[in-house]
Amino acid sequence: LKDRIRYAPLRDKITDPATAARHIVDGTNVFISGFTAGYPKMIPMELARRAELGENFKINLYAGASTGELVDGLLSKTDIINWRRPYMSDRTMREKINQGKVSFKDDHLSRLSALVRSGDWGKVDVAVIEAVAITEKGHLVPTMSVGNTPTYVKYADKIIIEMSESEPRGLEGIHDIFIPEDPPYRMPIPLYRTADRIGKPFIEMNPDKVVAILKSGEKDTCAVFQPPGEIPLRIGELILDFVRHEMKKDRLPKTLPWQAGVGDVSNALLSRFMDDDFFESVDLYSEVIQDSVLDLIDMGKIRAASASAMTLSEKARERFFKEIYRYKEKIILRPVEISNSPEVIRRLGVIAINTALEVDIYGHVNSTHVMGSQLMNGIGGSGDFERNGALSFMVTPSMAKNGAISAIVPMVSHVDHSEHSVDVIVTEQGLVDTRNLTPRQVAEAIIKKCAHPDYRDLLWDYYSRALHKVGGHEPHLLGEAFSFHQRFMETGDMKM
Ligand code: 0RQ
Repeated sequence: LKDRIRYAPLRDKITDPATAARHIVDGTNVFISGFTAGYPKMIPMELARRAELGENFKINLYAGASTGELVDGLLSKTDIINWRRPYMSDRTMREKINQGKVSFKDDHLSRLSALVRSGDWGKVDVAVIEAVAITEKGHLVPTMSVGNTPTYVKYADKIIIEMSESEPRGLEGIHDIFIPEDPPYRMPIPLYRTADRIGKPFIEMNPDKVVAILKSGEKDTCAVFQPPGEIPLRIGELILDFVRHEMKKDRLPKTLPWQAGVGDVSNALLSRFMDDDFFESVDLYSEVIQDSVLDLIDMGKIRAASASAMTLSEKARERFFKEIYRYKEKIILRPVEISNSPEVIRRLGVIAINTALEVDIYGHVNSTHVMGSQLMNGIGGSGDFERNGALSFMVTPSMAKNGAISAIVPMVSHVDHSEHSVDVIVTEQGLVDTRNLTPRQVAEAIIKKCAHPDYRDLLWDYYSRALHKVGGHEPHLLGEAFSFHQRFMETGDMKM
């Protein structure tokens, strides 16, 4: 480990997981690295082992965003999580949150580091961080994500480091670490172009706070890459056609950077870029980099790709590590308060694309709560980008659950993004640019162009009765606004 722990005094801190995890007891606030990737594994496994042996304790767990099976999966199965913030996407954790067994608050990801610095989240008792190296001066080089780690490291009473041996030291230099100032003395974040580097390639750390270092050979749970299906490809095509048209008409500069949330649509959209000659040189100012970005870099189509994390499939990971020196010229990993900063997103004029569970006829969006009550994953970074992008798209297949659910409904059962934050609604059926339409025009266009034909008549019937019986700026029949949801909950199908 000598070449990884280059600050010699810290080599004495190498220990075993059981000894290291003794710093975590009942009620400890544990702040971990991780933003879809780059989360610690050894300490969570040890905590789960202790719980399985019958120790009765609970921790409050804070990360950058979602983690993998070894954190959210394992720790929720062993029932040792009291609080979890800010975002998760694990099935068991989701169940426990919905049962009220785990406390969860759905936050905009860009805001968390500042809240921790203000003391709003309580004391940072222990930070557990996955790293690839400790520099000669005792600073930390994280692995495949940055998330909130710089702030967690700065404010922690104690730091435990998991020194990863499954990620190459070649990652050094890919990160750009900058902690912005806080109110009332907040100055502008000096980032003016996607490719700008404004900080240091490591996280500043006080080595005296390090209480333990573990050797880790564990890997992130890799994303499973599936070739994009027909619906995501169609949605990607509609978006690119629309943006190309706006650019040709000079209504949108050709150099604006793109953000696409995680998932099928984002991979599909990026793969559409590959065979599109119009988009020859693209900037990505996003939060997560997925497989398709490597293909685009190989094709010479990426000018710069900025994010807070890389979530790759096993195959893409190998390819990335093999030629990391080349990919590093294009990829920058930043703290999430920079990758998702409303100020920077506004300044750069990001084209934002995020996924909805359901959208209503007036363009309000639910991304997080199934049938209004059951949490799915969380808002993640979608609010940061949708509200502040130069042009923001909300996408969804027009139906879910084999057609039993319409993703276009009279009124969304939970609101994450209001009509004021979203510009364009897209399903595989079509696209509606709401920017210059009145709410009534939006409703008519969404029903006509975005709703699935199986639901168009039902939606039209609702809207026209609301229009004639109630009228107003956004006509609604309040007694019936959730009739689609109610019907689904009673009969298993939103259709009559
Ligand atoms: O259910 O898992 O049981 O099959 O929701 O839906 O179509 O597979 O789509 O994986 O892209 O997820 C909005 C959840 C979409 C996600 C959401 C059911 C559907 C399926 C998943 P099954 P799909 P996706 C980046 C930015 C918010 C956060 C965000 C998300 C399951 O994109 O969490 O954007 N977004 N973060 O059957 C009931 C509906 C439904 C529905 C779909 N209307 N009602 N169930 N489903 N629509 C992340 C970070 O910030 C790091």
